[in-house]
Amino acid sequence: ETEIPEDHPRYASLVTRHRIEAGVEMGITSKQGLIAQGRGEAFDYLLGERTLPSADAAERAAAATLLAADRPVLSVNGNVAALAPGETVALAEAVDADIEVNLFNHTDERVRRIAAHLRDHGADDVKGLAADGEIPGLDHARGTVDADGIEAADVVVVPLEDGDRAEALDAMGKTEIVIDLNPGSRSPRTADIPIIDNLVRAVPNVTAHARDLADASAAELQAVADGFDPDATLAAAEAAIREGSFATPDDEN
Ligand code: PTJ
Repeated sequence: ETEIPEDHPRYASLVTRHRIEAGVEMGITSKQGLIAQGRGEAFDYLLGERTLPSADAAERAAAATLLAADRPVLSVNGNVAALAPGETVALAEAVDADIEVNLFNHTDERVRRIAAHLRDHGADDVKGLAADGEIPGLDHARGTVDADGIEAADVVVVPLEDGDRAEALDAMGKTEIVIDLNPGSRSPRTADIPIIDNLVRAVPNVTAHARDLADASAAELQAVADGFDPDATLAAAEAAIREGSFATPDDEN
């Protein structure tokens, strides 16, 4: 394996890519996860590989919503497990959420490996293996969840979620927090709180906001959540892409 020099201009992106490759080798990330990563990288490049102020506002609203929730659940797939296992466990602890492995390309073997990987990173209880609940409106493979996990949750964090599932969760009345780098994708457009940011930056930043809001009153948390505008955050991300440094002078007016 080649060492990546830390002063390489795309250091963070290359490290992330290695983690996804290692995830595939460990049997926790699907091969499709590699393609999803490539898609994400393209959008991250266009966004300047930074957390936009509008994404930071979404991350703070997400933290407030999670802290105010009765039964929050963080959904983990093969990409999240490879890219941010420890960060996901830290967020679950900061907001007192459950973690549930929920895969788009479901296999029991991969669920077990991801659960073990999360436990290696400090998770004590990982849901997703009971598979005794369902998301109505989806076929069995896509709609199976834990009855006391995602099915019973009031707030769910779904990073890199597929559009059909995001819509089905919304139809169940869940408050959805979606992390996705593509502001045009159906899942962030369905979300109550779309976070247009790389999950490797988003997850720790939601945790930081949650720690900052740990002593806030219910009214203060409500005010943070109410002050958030999902359409404005999507529009801000699209504008950032259009106005990026690669835009030709003719595009600027
Ligand atoms: O492990 P599984 O079986 O649950 O499968 C997970 C993937 C991600 C492979 C599956 O859900 C999938 O195929 O997703 P899509 O349809 O390729 O969508 C991935 C979305 O996530 C795209 O909109 C990408 O831009 C975005 N994305 C990719 N990497 C990141 C990301 N968003 C935030 N942070 C990333 N690191």
